[in-house]
Amino acid sequence: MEKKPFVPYQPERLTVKESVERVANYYSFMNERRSCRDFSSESVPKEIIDSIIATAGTAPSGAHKQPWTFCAISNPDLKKKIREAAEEEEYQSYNGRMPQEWLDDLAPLGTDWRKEFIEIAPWIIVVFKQNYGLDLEGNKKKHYYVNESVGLASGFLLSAIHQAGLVALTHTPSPMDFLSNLLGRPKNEKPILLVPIGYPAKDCMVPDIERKTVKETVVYYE
Ligand code: IYR
Repeated sequence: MEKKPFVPYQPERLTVKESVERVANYYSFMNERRSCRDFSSESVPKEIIDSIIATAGTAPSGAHKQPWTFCAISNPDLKKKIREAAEEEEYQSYNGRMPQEWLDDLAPLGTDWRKEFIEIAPWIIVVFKQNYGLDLEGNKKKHYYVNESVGLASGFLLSAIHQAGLVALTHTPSPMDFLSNLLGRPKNEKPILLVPIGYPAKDCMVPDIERKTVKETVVYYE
């Protein structure tokens, strides 16, 4: 393929003072984000979901293949089917499939096999990775760094949800193949995350947990 034309790129240049202030504010804002399991059923306009997905699609990806599909579901019958299938798998996971160490690690979060949030939240987005692409004739096209690319897009998705004043959960029912069947996705796509989105319930509670400090996570080489 031919090289693309290049266009000038100069994002707004900030002073150091502006950078210090802006990134500190951004950190404070992002540090307010919490995973949420208690949703209100209040509706969320599709326009907001559209912008959230557009933001996710601004993530970098291997060879710019954008190897993702976002299924956005508000249909109550479909949400019910997804909840039932997720709970069936999760019941097995919590009752025998997950080893004790895993169950012990989850105990502080208070999770169990019940996933009513899938039906209560007005929207769920199921993020699919495309292990390869398919052209119009059905020929396979290579995709690169698929997990990394879709992980990045999912991070952007969560940040946009937070920016919209909404809450979400990165839910991973396991195994999650049932989502491919219920959503009729093609063979090249595999589900990686189920993200309920909405407003928090009035009595929403989250575990009182702390984040690692920068000191605990950074290694500087100056
Ligand atoms: N998929 C299960 C279990 C679970 C696993 C991890 I790792 C979590 O951080 C939270 C839950 C569930 O969604 O309940």
